[in-house]
Order: sequence, then structure tokens, then C-alpha cells
Amino acid sequence: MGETEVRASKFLSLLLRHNPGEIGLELSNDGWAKISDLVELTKDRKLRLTRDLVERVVELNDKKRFVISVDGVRIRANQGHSIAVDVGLREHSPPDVLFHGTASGFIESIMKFGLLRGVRQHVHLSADVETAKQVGKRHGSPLVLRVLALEMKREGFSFYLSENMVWLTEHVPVRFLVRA
Ligand code: HQG
Repeated sequence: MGETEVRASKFLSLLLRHNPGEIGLELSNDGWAKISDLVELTKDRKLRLTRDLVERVVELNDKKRFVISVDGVRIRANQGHSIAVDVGLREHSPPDVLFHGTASGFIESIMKFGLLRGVRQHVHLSADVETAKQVGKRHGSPLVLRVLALEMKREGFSFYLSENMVWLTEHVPVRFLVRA
């Protein structure tokens, strides 16, 4: 992705996950926005989301953050929302262990309260250490925690796997966390 696509991807993340009102965009209850609305509502902005640019971002996106509907009319984010939309996540049985990347500055609080979802709808977990490390880096010096996911599941906690393979759950209590 070039610089324009990266900026467009970040802008789409903001609009489709957190703040559609930024440009007066409307999302359906299941998180879809019309691509024609995105084009129309950004036509006078410095960063214009043309249909072509939107399609390139969806196609080239490293984490497959977005999906276009089969009829080509709408777009939505696969996960990561802070606003209350229902993307129809389905429950999945997790592997034994999942990973959560965080920053060392948060560890004291995490070991006290467990992993909290904060503003997002879910706590985000990764299937591999490297991905978790990259997620942690966004916040500072990275630190990876192991989450005893299968044990959680056996105790009745729900796990979901998004379309782009991010594991999600509502809260991870301290007793299921191990410092890697
Ligand atoms: C931390 C990216 C203190 C948590 C990634 C994290 C991900 C606590 C931060 C997705 C805490 C929240 C989400 C507690 C959790 N006390 N801090 N009790 N519990 N935290 O950005 O997981 O690139 O909301 O460790 O790939 O970093 O945007 O969550 O450091 O999948 O597609 O609070 O965002 O995806 O930060 O990242 P975030 P996250 P995209």
C-alpha cells in the first residue's frame, strides 16, 4: 500500500469502527456503509475516498480489516469497533493458548484487573506471538501475555473469530493470564 492507501485505511477505520458521524455517514445496525455515501461525503475533503481507492484499500489491506458486500454496494470493518454494531460474530472454540500484545506500562493494571476491552467491544487476541508483539508495539515497549483460552472456554467464557482471524472475547480475568 502506498501512502495514500495507508491514510485512507486509517480514515476508514475511524469512520467504520468509531466515528461515522465525523463525515455524517450512516451505518446499518450490522455495520455496513454504502460506498457511494463514502464517495459523496468525502468529495470536498483533502482525502477523497473514491470507489477505486476504497477498493484498493480493501484488496491490499495487510490485516483484511474491511470487506465489501458481494453485490459491491457496501463496506464494513470486520472487527475493532467501539460503536455498537453487530457484525454477526460466531462463537468458536479457541486453541489451548492465545496471545495478547500490550505495552509494559500497562502490565501492573492488567495483572490487577485482567484484560479489559476498554472502548472497544472486545479484548483482541492473536493466534501467534509475532502478531501479538506487533499489536503491543503500537502502545510502547511490547510485552506478550499468554491467555489460557481453552480453559476459559471450558469455564463458560465465549470466544469469537472475526472474518480476518482476530480472536475476540469480552474480558480475560487475571487467573487465565501468564506472562510469556
Ligand atoms: C490495554 C489493532 C490497563 C491493552 C490490533 C491494550 C488489534 C489494559 C490497550 C486491535 C487493561 C487497549 C486492538 C487493563 C487491557 N489495564 N491496560 N486492565 N486491559 N489493556 O488499541 O488490543 O490495526 O483498544 O493491552 O491489531 O491494542 O486497528 O486494543 O494495550 O487487533 O486493525 O489497553 O487493534 O488492529 O488498546 O488492539 P486497543 P489492542 P488494527
